[in-house]
Amino acid sequence: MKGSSGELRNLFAGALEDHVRSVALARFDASGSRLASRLRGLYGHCREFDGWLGDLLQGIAGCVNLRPDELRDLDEQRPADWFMSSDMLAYSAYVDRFASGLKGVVEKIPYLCELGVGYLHLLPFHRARAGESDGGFAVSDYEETDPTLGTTGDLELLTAHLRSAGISLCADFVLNHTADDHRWAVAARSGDRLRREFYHVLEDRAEVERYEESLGEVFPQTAPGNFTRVGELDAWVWTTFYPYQWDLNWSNPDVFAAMALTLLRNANRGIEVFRLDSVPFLWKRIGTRCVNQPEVHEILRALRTIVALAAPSVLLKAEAIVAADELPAYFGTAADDGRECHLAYHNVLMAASWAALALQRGDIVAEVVRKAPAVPNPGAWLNYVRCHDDIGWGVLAAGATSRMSVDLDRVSRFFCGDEPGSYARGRAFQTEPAHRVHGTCGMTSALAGLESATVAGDRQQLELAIRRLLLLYGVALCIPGIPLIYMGDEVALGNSTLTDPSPEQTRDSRWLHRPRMDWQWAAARHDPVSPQGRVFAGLQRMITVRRETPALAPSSPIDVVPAARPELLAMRRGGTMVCVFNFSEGAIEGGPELDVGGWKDVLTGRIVGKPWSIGPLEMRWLVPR
Ligand code: OTU
Repeated sequence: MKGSSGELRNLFAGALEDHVRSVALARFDASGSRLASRLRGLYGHCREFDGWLGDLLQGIAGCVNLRPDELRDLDEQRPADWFMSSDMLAYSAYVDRFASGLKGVVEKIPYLCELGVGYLHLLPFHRARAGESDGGFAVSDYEETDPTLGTTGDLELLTAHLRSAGISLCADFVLNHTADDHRWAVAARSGDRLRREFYHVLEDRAEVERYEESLGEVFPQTAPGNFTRVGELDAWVWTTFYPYQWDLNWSNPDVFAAMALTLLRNANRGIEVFRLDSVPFLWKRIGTRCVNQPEVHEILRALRTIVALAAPSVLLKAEAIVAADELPAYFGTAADDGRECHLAYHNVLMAASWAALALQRGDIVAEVVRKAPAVPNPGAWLNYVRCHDDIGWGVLAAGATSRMSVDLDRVSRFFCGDEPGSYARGRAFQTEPAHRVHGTCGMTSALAGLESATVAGDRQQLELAIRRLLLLYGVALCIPGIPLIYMGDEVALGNSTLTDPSPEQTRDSRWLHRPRMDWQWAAARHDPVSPQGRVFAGLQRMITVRRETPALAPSSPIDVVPAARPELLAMRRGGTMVCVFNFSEGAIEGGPELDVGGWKDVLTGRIVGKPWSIGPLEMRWLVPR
């Protein structure tokens, strides 16, 4: 029967080369029929579905055939939970800001090794749109590197070097939209019907308005609305982000197939982790916000199965900046082959940590940790303090901290330096003054007060700023998952000081925290009295302790220990170890509910007193003696 599982298996087998057949068929037997039924659920109603599915399976087989030996070895050797080790540490950087192109990154590998990095996220390096490109998030060719950064050969060389240094490369897979100069968009504009169907092209203005009624806005100031009028199409194109980022139409099976095979071809170039950019937006449904739709999860489950079939050592990471109750779904479930992403950004924790810092209230983080459900194993949060985007406050508005009130307006003003007593030097992101808080931009060090303390020559404030930075990274390193360092934070690099910003950089305040790495500044990282030296040593110490402490392993359990004082955050890891963080600028006497007097602080090696106390913005990682 056409489309029967036997026939699909034969098709797949027939397209495989001898050297891969038995291994690939065993994988197919484990999950092929579920893949087929998922895809049937998504696209079964489409014209010539069976033929489409057969072609897709043959395309997947083609990628299996071409997978380089070295990567096939990884596929076979890596245990399913390979990324869940205590020495897994992530680092994120723009290629051109961290080094001079992809080749330049090779030269920086020793620096990454010094930190203990095992996972390097390089922000988009595929061919970007000519002109403005949203920092590379408007991709015009997924199969080619951007010529300003290097060649595909340079990329393959880089992945090989990284692999031999024990570092996995993570790349963005910008799957929600292409640039408006991608060949599909160009073809659509010149009248190609099939390519037009790759996008959401709406001819009827009333329909556009009906969608807009329930949609949000990601860039309300620089890109208001969700549709862009395109003259050549005589229609509106769905553009969730900038007008030059055209949302792909994932209800079209040809989009699914093209993107899935693109992912596999990139995996064959040595990319080991894919950051699935803006993944919540993939499916549109009238009358909704068009995020987190059930079909998005179905697509993720299908992609996960395809990866398991053709490149099982590869990881998927959800970039889903959504509210706390929508976020865990991106891991999927362990039941019925329902897995989705291996990793997801713990964005709620990130935003909560900053709010806690501004308000000097550790209980805000405690509440988020208490509510976060366990992640299916293997699976891990990516715990971060900053990234190349803004700190979005919206995720906290939606019930993450429902048991307490968090004044997000005040928090966001605080980080712009607009509240009395604020030490922060950030900028608002897309905030409409009278309406609502959106996000905050700025490097960690500037938000933590290093810039203002340095300008004022205030040594006491400088000390507190360093503590704040380390405190937030301490939280990220203590929470189960993989900690992520954003480029420059390890040496307290400040905000960008561009003397000649482009119009894009002026308009979009995220460029404030996308500075060039200052290698001269970083060179002082071994000077123990410099701020960069203090921060680097503090981070290194925590990274080492984390690596050597089984209780801090990614899969070791966590629970919140109630603290009498709202300033404190206390978490138990692995049943015994207790990590205490003081978010206030005053010293605190420990109460009897936290019975850690006489325990050993593994960060300093010292025994804490009985009764114990904790200094301003200090942390203690305690084990019983
Ligand atoms: C991502 O972020 C990228 O990280 C951004 O740098 C891009 O501009 C954007 O996609 C478009 O490619 O809105 O403020 O969860 O919050 O995907 C950042 C959805 C963003 C969004 C997130 C997006």
